[in-house]
Amino acid sequence: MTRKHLFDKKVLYNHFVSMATTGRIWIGLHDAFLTDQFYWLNNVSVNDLDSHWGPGQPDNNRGVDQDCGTISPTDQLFHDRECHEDFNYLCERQV
Ligand SMILES: [Ca+2]
Ligand SMILES: [Ca+2]
Repeated sequence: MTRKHLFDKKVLYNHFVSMATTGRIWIGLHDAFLTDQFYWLNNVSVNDLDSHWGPGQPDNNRGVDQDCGTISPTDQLFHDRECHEDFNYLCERQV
């Protein structure tokens, strides 16, 4: 992993935190291929080095299939949640 890659990941994470001040938001993570193996929507794997999972997350809470990732304003960390839940979301675009 390059220094630029690490910098980009930090910038992205800080952006997630800045957008999740008033409520939980979808951030484009899913484990649709294999339970608890999370990917970004561009199918890049989320590994331990660039993830910010909350304690015990992802957890498929109470056996519910939680396949989409959010960031929580409470702990500013990633949590898997049920994909149909109604939260705000971020969109990606070319700059
Ligand atoms: Ca899941
Ligand atoms: Ca969860």
